Amino acid sequence: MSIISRGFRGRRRTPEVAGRIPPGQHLVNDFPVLSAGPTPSVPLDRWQLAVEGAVATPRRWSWAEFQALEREPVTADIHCVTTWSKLDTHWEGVSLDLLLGEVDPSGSHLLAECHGDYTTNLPLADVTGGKAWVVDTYDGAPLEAEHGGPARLLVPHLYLWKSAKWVRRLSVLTADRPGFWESLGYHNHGDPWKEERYWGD
Ligand SMILES: Nc1nc2c(c(=O)[nH]1)N[C@H]1C(S)=C(S)[C@@H](COP(=O)(O)O)O[C@H]1N2
Ligand SMILES: [Mo]
Repeated sequence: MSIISRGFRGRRRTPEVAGRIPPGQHLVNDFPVLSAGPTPSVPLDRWQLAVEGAVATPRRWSWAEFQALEREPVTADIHCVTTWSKLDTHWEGVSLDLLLGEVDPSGSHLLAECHGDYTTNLPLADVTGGKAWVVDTYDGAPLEAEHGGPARLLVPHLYLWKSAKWVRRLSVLTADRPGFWESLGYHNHGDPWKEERYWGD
C-alpha cells in the first residue's frame, strides 16, 4: 500500500501525464483561487446571462431559463499563467455553440463581461466548435463563489484568465478589444502550448 501511494505521489510522471503539461507549467492537486478583486455575491433570482452586441437576435436568460438549456459534462485540463496546471477537472454547463447559435452572431470576437467589471476578449473561433462553456457545476456540486459561481466561462484550451468568473454578459464584437489583463500586458490570445503569456511572447 505504502509503495503504491509513494509511487503515485512521486515526482516521476508517466509520459501520458507529462504530455499534457504545457511548457513552463507544473501540476497542482488543490484548486488555487485567483481573483483581481473581491468575490461578488450574485443572488440567483437576480442572475442573468446576456448574449448580445453584433448579433441578429440578442438574448437574455434568467437562472431558471439557463437551467432549462441543454447541458454538457466537460472534463478538461486547465492551465493558469502563474504556472499551475490541473488535469481532468470536471464541470457541467452550457456550450457556447448553443448560446451563440441562439443569437446569430455577425462579429469576429467576444468580450466576456463579469460582475465586478473584469473583462476578457476572445476570437469567436476560440469559443465555438466545442471549445467553450458557461459552467455552473464543478466536481458535481454548484460552482463555489470564489471559483466564479453562480456561473463562469470555461475555455480550457487557453490560459485560465480567459475563463471569466461571474460572467453576466457575452458581447459579440466586430473588432477585437483587449480585456482587463490583456490591457495590462497579458498576451492577447493566451495559448498555453505556445506559452502566450505576455505581450510579445
Ligand atoms: N471575473 C473574474 N474572472 C476571472 C478572474 C478575475 O479576477 N475576475 N481571474 C482570472 C484568472 S487570472 C484566473 S487564473 C482564473 C482563476 O480561476 P480560479 O480562481 O477558479 O482558479 O480566473 C480568471 N477569471
Ligand atoms: Mo491567472
